[in-house]
Amino acid sequence: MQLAPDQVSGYFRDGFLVLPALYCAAEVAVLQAETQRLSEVMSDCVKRERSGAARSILRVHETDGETASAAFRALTRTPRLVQPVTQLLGDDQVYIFHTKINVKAAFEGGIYSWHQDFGTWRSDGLRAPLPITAMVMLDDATELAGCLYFAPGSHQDGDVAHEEDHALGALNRLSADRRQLTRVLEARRPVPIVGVAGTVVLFHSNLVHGSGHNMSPWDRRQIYVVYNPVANKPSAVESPRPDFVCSRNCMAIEMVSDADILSTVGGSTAGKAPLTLGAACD
Ligand SMILES: O=C(O)CCC(=O)C(=O)O
Repeated sequence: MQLAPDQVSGYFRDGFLVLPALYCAAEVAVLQAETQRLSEVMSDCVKRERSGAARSILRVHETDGETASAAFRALTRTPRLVQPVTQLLGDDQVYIFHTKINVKAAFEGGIYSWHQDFGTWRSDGLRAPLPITAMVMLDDATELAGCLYFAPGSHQDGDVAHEEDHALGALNRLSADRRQLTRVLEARRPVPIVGVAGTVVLFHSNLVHGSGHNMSPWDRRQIYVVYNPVANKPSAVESPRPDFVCSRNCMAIEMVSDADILSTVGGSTAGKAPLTLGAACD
């Protein structure tokens, strides 16, 4: 799947690009069922709200580990994600820096403070803000349900200083400095990133973003797949974060077929024979 020239220029101008309904209802249903299964796994890779509800489920793209998922692994390798990302990067040697499903449970899913992802990833030893995140909506994302907000074009403003983030369950250790943030948000009015389940949003690692509480009676599940060029893999740091947030597997990924999500129904771990249901959605 190739992006049109206006989509490419829109991405570089705004720091993000929305691709509506790229995954069909059948694929979304498989991924939702997997999310439900994974939220019950007891693991360091599953972060929880105070109530115990799953907040974030990490490392769903590998073939090993408690949160391994054949369906999510397939998703991360589908041409519908990999081709636009490699086109924007101008580099087809990419690996997955991390995967994270943010569940944002009905009524209780909490906020994500304003930040640039690179604000934290720099301290993981990443040299340049090159990673592109592909976010896939697993439910309809609405303002009531605590959708993401982006400050369009803020990736062009350079680094915003970050300070310790004390939001409950924060995995990004840092959130943006208030004074600088005020200037950025006054100049670059935030927009809600709403859409139907199956929508994909690509965004730059220096884009300022955040989200509010889920006030709705519905979960707002989204997966974030972060692709980093192999040439930009992190250098060693003194206190590395766990592999589930900063992957040590920097091997370039290979694409699978767009049909592969539907071929994995019931498959949750490596080595389990896939059950073929048919081709990908048209
Ligand atoms: O899922 C959200 O609403 C925000 C996620 C986010 O910004 C993050 O995890 O870095």
